[in-house]
Amino acid sequence: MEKLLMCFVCFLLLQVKIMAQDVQVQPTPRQMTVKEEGVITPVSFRLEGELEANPQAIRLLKAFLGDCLSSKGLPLYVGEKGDRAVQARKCQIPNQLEGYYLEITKKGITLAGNDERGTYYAVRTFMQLFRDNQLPQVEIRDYPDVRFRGVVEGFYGTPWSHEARLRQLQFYGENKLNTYIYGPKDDPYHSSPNWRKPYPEKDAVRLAELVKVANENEVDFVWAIHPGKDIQWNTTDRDLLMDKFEHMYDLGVRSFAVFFDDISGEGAKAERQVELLNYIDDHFVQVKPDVTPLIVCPTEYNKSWVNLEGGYLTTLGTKLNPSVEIMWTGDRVIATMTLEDVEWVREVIRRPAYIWWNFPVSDYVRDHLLLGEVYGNETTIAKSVSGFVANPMEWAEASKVAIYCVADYTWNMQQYDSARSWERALRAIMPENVDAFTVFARHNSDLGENVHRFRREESVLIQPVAERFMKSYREGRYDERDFQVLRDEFERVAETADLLLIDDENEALIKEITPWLYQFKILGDAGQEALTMLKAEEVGDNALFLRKYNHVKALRKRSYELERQFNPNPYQPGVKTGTKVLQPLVLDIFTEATERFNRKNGTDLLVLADYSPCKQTTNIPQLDHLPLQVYPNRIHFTPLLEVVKWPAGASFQLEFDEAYLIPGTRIDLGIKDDITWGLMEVSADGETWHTVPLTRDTRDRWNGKWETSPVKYLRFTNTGQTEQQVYLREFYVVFNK
Ligand code: LOG
Repeated sequence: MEKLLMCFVCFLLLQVKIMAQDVQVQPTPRQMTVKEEGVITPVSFRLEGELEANPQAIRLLKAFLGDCLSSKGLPLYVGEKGDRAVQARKCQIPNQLEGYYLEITKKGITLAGNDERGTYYAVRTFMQLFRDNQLPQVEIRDYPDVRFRGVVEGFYGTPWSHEARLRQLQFYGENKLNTYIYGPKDDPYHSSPNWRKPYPEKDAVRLAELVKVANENEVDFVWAIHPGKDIQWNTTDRDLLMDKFEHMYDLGVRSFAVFFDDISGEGAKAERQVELLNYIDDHFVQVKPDVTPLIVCPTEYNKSWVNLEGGYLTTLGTKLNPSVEIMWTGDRVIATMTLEDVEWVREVIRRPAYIWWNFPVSDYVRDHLLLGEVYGNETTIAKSVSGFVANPMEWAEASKVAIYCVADYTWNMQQYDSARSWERALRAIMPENVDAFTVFARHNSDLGENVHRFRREESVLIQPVAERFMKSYREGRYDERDFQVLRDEFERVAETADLLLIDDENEALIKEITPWLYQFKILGDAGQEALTMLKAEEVGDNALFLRKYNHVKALRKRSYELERQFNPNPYQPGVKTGTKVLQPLVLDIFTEATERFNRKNGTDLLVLADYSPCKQTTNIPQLDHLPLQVYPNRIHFTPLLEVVKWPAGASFQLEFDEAYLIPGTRIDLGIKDDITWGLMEVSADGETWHTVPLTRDTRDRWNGKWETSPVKYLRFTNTGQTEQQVYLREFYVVFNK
């Protein structure tokens, strides 16, 4: 008996396997079986159940089938559980929210939802299966793992355009994502001080259109407010907030969120927040019949910031109405989810967390594109979370790679395969030029050094070859095959850039990534030329070597110019590509080949080491790993988006390579009061320190200079007795001989 059962299971698995190769459904369905081999090729369909079924599903289906609808075709039964049209298959429909049953046989087709959204998803699956007038004979029982799945437009930087948002909502519908949270930090009507005001007419019209398109795509449009920076805990502000929600309700919004992230001071008080949130819940959310549960992003939204003794999160957990959802970014601001962490927070907040996943957001590494695989989230958390939304990049189209994979992961965690999902994503986004897009994405996935210390794999296929090659080249011998592999890769990089630059199948995407494609082209060229240098040096062709040497230098200069020309922003301006493996490889080959040439020929050609005139050290945890922006004679700290908790006695310090005068320095901590606790000092030897007098300008920034004598060190210390909570909006130092 057992054997028989095994055989049966194997048979089932085999069926799924065969199907998985031929039939692709996104997100990966939970259960799919082939009813019969071979496809059917119906010429027309007869719709049954049109009047009772979810109108959005019917509208979509009719638009899709168009001329193929007739009164005589293959019967297509569509509807929700309880509807007459799908009565015969009632027992097959999974008893799960948003679940559906789909069956395709020679006799007819059934698209049956457990609820309205389920029917809509059945239609979406059907549309994916119907290719080239053919349909596989399959049966699918399917439903999602996570209740709320989607995107939170919650980044700092230029908010998405209206057109980009419309394309996104369509994309969510296609990928069975049901949530879009609108909360771009730089929308003035979302955050302080204008959260109090209604949207101007033009914006209001657009938001209403977004809500409409969201509804058509079965997406909940959640409008979020971010009032905590300047909210007064009085009835005036409370009523202004309620008025704003009413205004949004009038525009069609039926789902709401309140964000208290990245604030300090009064606005961050748990008791007050809870009071307001429960008031909104009692007097707005609960009294309107059609508003979905309120969502809140707390101030302590990740474990590394939680101070349990302080009681903030516990207060929310115990006092916030149980129906209010609480967001959570994980162990850190940027983290992948573990079961342990989501279970931990679930206990504290006394409800499953609603995950705000900070990926592929790049607002703290704006010079990078994050196009890599979506991996690292444990696949066992489904039951422990209530929602999972991804915070994307300012680049809406480019973000679709990750969003596609998040759709797959949140739908069906157990079967989630990050590599397969990523490949499918690239194909869905750029079907014709998928090979080129894959090469580009493979080399644009890491973030580089950053405050959150979140890193991603990059160039994984070529990385071992690059490492082996450099090691053996330095030892004076290398495998010619490795050389060829690297050469081919650089050639492909350059080719890819050209192919994508002229691509016209996804113009919006190409427009976003064009600066990176320019940079990618230079990288490919530089890599090939560096390898030619290496060969020229080996065979003693000095003329060729010098030609290529000059070319690589010229390419590096072009790359530097590109950085200044594109993607200007006060945080991480510029355009970086292939930073984890390919860029360092080019530099290594160039350096090694040049040093060899110098030794052999007695020359002293310069090598292009990545050199910085300045080093940063600090004992403020949040500023550790903060990259510096280095310009000739000027150093900028990368501004921070979050609140910096600056311990008493802690400082950060810059150490220069030589002694300089400091004709100007400025620090903006985002506070209006006098900074009585902060002390800026300089030193020539790191032992004797002099105070730099600071004066406040009209924009509350603190300016100073030190031209009395050259110094090698500069530091800024919290000399007070208590921790300070500040922003790091700006800090630069000009240095000169
Ligand atoms: C912000 C978010 C930002 C993200 C990444 C949350 C809850 N808030 O540090 O707006 O896009 O980190 O920089 C955040 O994550 N603050």
